[in-house]
Amino acid sequence: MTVSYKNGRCWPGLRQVEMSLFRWLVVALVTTLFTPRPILCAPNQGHDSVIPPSERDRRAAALSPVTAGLPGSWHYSGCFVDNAHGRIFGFEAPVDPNLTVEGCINVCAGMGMSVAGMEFAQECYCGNTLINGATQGDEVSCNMACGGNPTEACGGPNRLSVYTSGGNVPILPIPVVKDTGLPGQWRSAGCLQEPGAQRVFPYQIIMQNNLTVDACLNQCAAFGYPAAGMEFGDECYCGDVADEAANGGAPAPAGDCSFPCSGDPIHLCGGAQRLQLYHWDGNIDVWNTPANTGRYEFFVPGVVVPLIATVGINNKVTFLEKGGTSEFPNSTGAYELDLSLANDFSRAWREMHVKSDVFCSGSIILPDKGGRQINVGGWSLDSTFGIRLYTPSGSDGVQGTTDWEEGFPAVALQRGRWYPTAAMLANGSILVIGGETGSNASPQPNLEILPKPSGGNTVVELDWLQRTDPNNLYPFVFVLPSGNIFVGYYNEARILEPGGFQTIRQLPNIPASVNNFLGGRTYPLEGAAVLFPQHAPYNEPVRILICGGSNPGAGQAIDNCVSIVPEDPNPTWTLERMPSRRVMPCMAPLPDGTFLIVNGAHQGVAGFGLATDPNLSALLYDPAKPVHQRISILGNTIVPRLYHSEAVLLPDGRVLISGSDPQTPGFPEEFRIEVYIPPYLNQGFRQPEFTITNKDWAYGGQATITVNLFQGNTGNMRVSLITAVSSTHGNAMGARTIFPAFSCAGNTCTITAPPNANISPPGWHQLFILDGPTPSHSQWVRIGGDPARLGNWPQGPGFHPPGV
Ligand SMILES: *[C@@H]1O[C@H](CO)[C@@H](O)[C@H](O)[C@H]1NC(C)=O
Ligand SMILES: *[C@@H]1O[C@H](CO)[C@@H](O)[C@H](O)[C@H]1NC(C)=O
Ligand SMILES: CC(=O)N[C@H]1CO[C@H](CO)[C@@H](O)[C@@H]1O
Repeated sequence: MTVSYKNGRCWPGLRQVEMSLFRWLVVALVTTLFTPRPILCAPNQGHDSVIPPSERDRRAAALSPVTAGLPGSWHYSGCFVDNAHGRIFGFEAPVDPNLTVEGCINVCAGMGMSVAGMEFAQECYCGNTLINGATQGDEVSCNMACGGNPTEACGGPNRLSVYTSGGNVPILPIPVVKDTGLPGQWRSAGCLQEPGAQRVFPYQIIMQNNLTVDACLNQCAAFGYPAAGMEFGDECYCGDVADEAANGGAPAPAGDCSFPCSGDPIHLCGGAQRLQLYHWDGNIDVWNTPANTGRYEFFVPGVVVPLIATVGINNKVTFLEKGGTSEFPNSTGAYELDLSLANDFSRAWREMHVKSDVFCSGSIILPDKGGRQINVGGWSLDSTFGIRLYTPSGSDGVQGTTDWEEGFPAVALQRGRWYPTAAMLANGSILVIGGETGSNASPQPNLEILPKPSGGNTVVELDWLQRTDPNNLYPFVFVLPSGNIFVGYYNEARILEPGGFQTIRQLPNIPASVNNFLGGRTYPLEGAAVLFPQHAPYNEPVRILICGGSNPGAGQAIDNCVSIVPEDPNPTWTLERMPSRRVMPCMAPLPDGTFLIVNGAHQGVAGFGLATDPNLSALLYDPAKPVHQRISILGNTIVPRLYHSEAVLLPDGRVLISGSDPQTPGFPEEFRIEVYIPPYLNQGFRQPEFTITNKDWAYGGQATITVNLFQGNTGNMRVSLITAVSSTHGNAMGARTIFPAFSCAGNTCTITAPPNANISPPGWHQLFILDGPTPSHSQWVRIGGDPARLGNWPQGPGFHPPGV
């Protein structure tokens, strides 16, 4: 038999034919795998016959539709014309050389479909409707015998013998462009030709059976993309309007976009290398580009490639550095920077000492009298059980004398942990959660409470950490105003009760990327998380913000921030797009309630050698602005900061930015330390000042300050509390921002402390006042005392607990 290929309206040009061959291979592959798939104007398998009419009639006369012995209510419906305006079925079953009418009906019935069609002797199609304006043909044109039964008719060239289990077969019209009733502010923008192998838009979503125009537009808009295109009937693309010109897109004749949508065959979803194009009218996300961006500045040469940075209550910054895997055998693993001596390198740094390896541990500042820093976990073996404590000492220009204290094995975690999170509980005890038993080893899917009661065991097993290993390391932990505990890990989040840490609510999964819901937010898919500021009288439920992260596989970083109010009756994630992709960001809470987002890469995941494309731009996230307008693009640095980098708020309102330990060719192990001067310190205003005597506050208690403002007056003054932070791996462990109530008479202001430990777990805070936009230097205050009496722990050789 002679067969010629039909070049239907779906295949307008050479490229499309090339593409169609590729597509055909895909179809063939899928077909071999026996998976039914939509055919969507896939190349016609070659039906234009040159059989003479007389021969056709002779053959047709010998053939007949099957009228008896069909399952259930199945019956013959007619001989239909295929390909007059495109394929008339949405699905093709695998080609079957032994096809029979009964066999094809069984395939379709098995898929729950009510219409079956046989074409060209061996092809079986299924659906619930015919599409593309199908019309009935001459009965005698269904003139080919079934491959598996020479007496049955199985269609012909471009002819289908159609059977149905229902009544009349529904026939959908020839698809048209959907240009009315579109969701949101979407508008149809024509048919766009793609340049070739390269894609116009960066994000592809395959929707084999369920692509509709609305589904694609809604998905793109939900992730902040104002341009969308549908191609091949079953592919949805999202991006920016600027991508079209940047990546070689060109307008194409409307007729080139002729494929029905796989999930809505009366509308068009592009063609072969043709995008059915839509634009969002206006902006989905607005990124502010303020004139005053603030700036990066070089601060001081470092002596260490830090893993954790913590600002102590002595206003010095401690850095911990990994040991065993370090390239620098000269390191003791612990140093302290005197900020006041940044211009005197020889005196700025104090060498300290840890006995075990802090790679990769967690830190917080304790609410004890000394503002001790605790560091837990590490690598490997004994170090994973490490508990290290440091009581800050010294002051500006005066070196401290204290050092890190350790007492293994007498003082040790109950479980060895690499990549745990530490957090302060409302009752004053220390929570240590998660990690693995060693470097890339088995999970440690549990939590424990410090101090461990003698003879006691405080370990609580957590199946959800087991299930999501290894994408849940350094989980995000926050005490909520109810006293319950939020945990964010991988692409999940839940609320635990504080007594036994049982789950009381599982939150919706965290959206990741527009085309990948398996992306995540915690190491190694590392993003960063903070709590929104809490304002007196603290009636508002608190919101949690997570920015950046990455996707498994190719490691395309996530370009959005998500936030949720976990204690809302029906919590949902709000998604705001960032101007660029970012994995391994750091977020530093600032005294004006904003968050500085710095460091990280466009691509990759956290770990050694796993990211190469640094993102050098600082962003500012302002929760006080309307949603989708909260991000401002700030200044750029010249220092790539990839894995193991940090950002911490300094007492003078600047942000110290350190680290980068990528172990990646082309990127240095980074010793240089920078500061970011936020916009509020970059407009020439003198910083306000205040004095305070009572720095030890009870919950709900009052403290008096005397203020000295240089711009405004106490009427537009603000007061904020930034909880002590340890920065590592996208975690700002301990971070909280509180705007307490205050009132002023003249220059004397009375601040009311937060009411309870759920609003603000016991701890040390930097107290700031703001004169209009401009923050003062901070003073450290302690709120809530030391209810778990951590200041007397641990007793024993080598420890000098500072007292409660
Ligand atoms: C260790 O050596 C590196 C590289 O030689 C140097 O940059 C760094 O300052 C040294 N660190 C200390 C603590 O001496
Ligand atoms: C705090 O709560 C945890 C969990 O219930 C408990 O193990 C710990 O002993 C409590 N701490 C205090 C000081 O009561
Ligand atoms: C300074 C710098 O390189 N910033 C880049 C951060 O990433 C976005 C795009 O992802 C670029 O547009 C910026 O130039």
